[in-house]
Amino acid sequence: MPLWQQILIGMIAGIALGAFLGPKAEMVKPIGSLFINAIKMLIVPLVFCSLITGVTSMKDTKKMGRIGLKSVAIYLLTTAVAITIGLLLGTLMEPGAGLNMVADKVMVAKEAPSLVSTIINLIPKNPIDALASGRMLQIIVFALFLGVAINLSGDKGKPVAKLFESLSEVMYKLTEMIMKFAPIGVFALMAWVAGKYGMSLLLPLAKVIAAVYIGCIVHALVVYGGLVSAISKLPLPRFFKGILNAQMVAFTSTSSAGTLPVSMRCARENLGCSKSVSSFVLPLGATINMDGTALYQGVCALFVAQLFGIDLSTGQYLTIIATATLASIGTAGVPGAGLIMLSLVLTAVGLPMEGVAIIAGIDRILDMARTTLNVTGDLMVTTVIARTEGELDIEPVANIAGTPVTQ
Ligand code: DAS
Repeated sequence: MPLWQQILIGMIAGIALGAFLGPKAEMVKPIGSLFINAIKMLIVPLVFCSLITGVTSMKDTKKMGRIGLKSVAIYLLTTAVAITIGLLLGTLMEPGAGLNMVADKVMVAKEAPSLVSTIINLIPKNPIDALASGRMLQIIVFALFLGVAINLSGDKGKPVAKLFESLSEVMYKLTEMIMKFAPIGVFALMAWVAGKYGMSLLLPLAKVIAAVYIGCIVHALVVYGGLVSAISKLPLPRFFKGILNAQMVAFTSTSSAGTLPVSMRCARENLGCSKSVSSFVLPLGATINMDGTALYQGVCALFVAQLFGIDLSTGQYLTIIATATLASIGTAGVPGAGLIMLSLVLTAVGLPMEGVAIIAGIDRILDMARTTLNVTGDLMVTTVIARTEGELDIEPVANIAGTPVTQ
């Protein structure tokens, strides 16, 4: 049975157990946490080694620059569309209308890091500390520099390049081993979520959940489906089935970074993307490409405005688009990061911070959808870039959803 079907069964069984046990389902959460920790254990070594391998396999640094520029251009374009969809749905569905809450206590908003300090902090003062602390943007910058330096070292760099290439293959194998536990991990995570939230809390906030889920589905099918069809020429069923494993892990783990090892396997084994493109574009995307988070910011900003009966001006709408784009780039690929960045967006337009506390109650449910869209977007960009670089092997190298075909 393909892994994605095993994971789906785990998910459904988990929801059933959670619905049956209620909050008592919390007892199985440690099993899910073990699985998530095992996946997170892979992130830093896998990203570091595969990025360096991605760079050293691209002898041509001009090509690396070209791929980087193309990726960031698609990231920004699709993020702007995602926020617009979020604002449209928030306006049409009016999830917060009629609740007339009054803002009383003030919550401390997260300070927006200035653009200059964000850029300066990209360069790690101590790369070992960056690796140890898992600061992904600094790890990416260090790996890119190291990879270019290896390329420029000629014969002296070759053994190092070989070492990192072997290490990235070993990390890839370790990912495959850990993924065998995905159905059990997903089962436990879904049992906990279903038991914790139940239906009581979700009903009054159902419209917010509906708006975010509808927006994510529309964005994935229309925007991503359109780009995959138009540029990658990959049959859509193959694309969407080929990324199912990654989407399931994203949905249950709510961590783009944590899903990265699985995304890499899907990109190479199911979508036919080359190793050099996938190991360069995916880590970049998992760190700065978060259309799901941007769409969620758009919906929630309007939800909070409606909740407190505040009418937004055109300027405030534009401010939401600008800050939600920056917030999505700055959001870490870890659970709940988008909620922290929501305070940035609410502050930028002067909306009450209590909105963050209200959203917090259902944020895990929203995070599942937005992280799944984030990961889907990363895989869409990788497929598009691979195609434009002539490094997309259209012939299926694996049957759908990740089980390699027997030759
Ligand atoms: N959970 C984050 C991620 O991993 C997204 C978010 O919190 O908005 O992509």
